[in-house]
Amino acid sequence: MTISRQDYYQRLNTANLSPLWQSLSRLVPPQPQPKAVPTLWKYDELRPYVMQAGELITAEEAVRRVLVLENPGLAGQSSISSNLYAGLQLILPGEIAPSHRHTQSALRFVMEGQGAWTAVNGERTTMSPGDFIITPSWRWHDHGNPAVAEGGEPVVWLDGLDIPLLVHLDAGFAENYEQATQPIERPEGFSYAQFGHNMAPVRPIESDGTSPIFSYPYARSREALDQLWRFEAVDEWDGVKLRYINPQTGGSAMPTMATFLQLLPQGFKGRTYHSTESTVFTVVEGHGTVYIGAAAFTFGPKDIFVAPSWNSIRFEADSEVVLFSYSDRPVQQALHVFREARE
Ligand code: GTQ
Repeated sequence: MTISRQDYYQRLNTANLSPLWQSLSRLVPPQPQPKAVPTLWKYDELRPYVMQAGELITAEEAVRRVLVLENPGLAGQSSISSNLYAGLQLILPGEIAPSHRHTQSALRFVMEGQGAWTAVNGERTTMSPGDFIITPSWRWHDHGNPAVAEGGEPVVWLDGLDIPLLVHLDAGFAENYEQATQPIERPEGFSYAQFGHNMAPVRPIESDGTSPIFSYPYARSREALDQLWRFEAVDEWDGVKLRYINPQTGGSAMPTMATFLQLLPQGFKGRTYHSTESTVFTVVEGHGTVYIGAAAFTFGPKDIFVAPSWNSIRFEADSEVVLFSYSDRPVQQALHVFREARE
């Protein structure tokens, strides 16, 4: 006697089996079907919530006082895209965010405020707006801010991490350092002096896959774009766009996330592209409009938006615009699945 399909599926389910023919087109789609949706966060709307957190909880109690930017298509997953995490971290004068380490790689992009520091590998770096700072996988890192009497002011930065990717991989480990801060063993600027000038130590220093330059000051990166723009090296899709590199490899500064800085000249009307990487953008300077899939967002300084995989992307700049961005491109390239198309 044959049973109905419905009964059959029911029995499969209790046996921990499932019929592929019901899910094949979803599992092997003709093209990417990201659950994340194009989304923009206006900094003016975020900022009051960030500052309120400063009144409600200390950095010490929170360990990291961060508001997570959660994609509405990935509710409850603390993800801005399938593989990427974004958050806004606040550190007030006199506070310390205690030292810990984890296998997740982290980047900081300073949004506002001056003078806070991050310590990595026994070296501190002082933060200024627009600086791109790395805390590599499994390196101790702590953050701090001088007291008001020493000129401390509230500092806010964008945290970009590969948290969702490491969730998929089940490769997350973390531990706390026994003290609030790690010992400082090298003067500020040491790593930059070694690797930040197209030079490197004569005797090779072993690479852990992350750039030994853990702070890329904004003024230097901005100057490169400005000069290229004067040389008319403007791409019809990207404007003037450079990627941050690991000087030891020429590859991305972090193994799991690529980072970029781009300039769109005033009046720029970009052409449309799409790619399999998901990209988080933040506006450093200027005003414009971005078209992502069916969405259109006007943006201004410090706004944050995400372009999930395979959504078409196009920029228009009302004034000169500078955008910082990060994406999961290096992971896709390592796996030979990265694709992009320019129209
Ligand atoms: O500063 O170490 O936004 O561990 C999320 C996890 C920041 C950090 C985040 C973290 C950190």
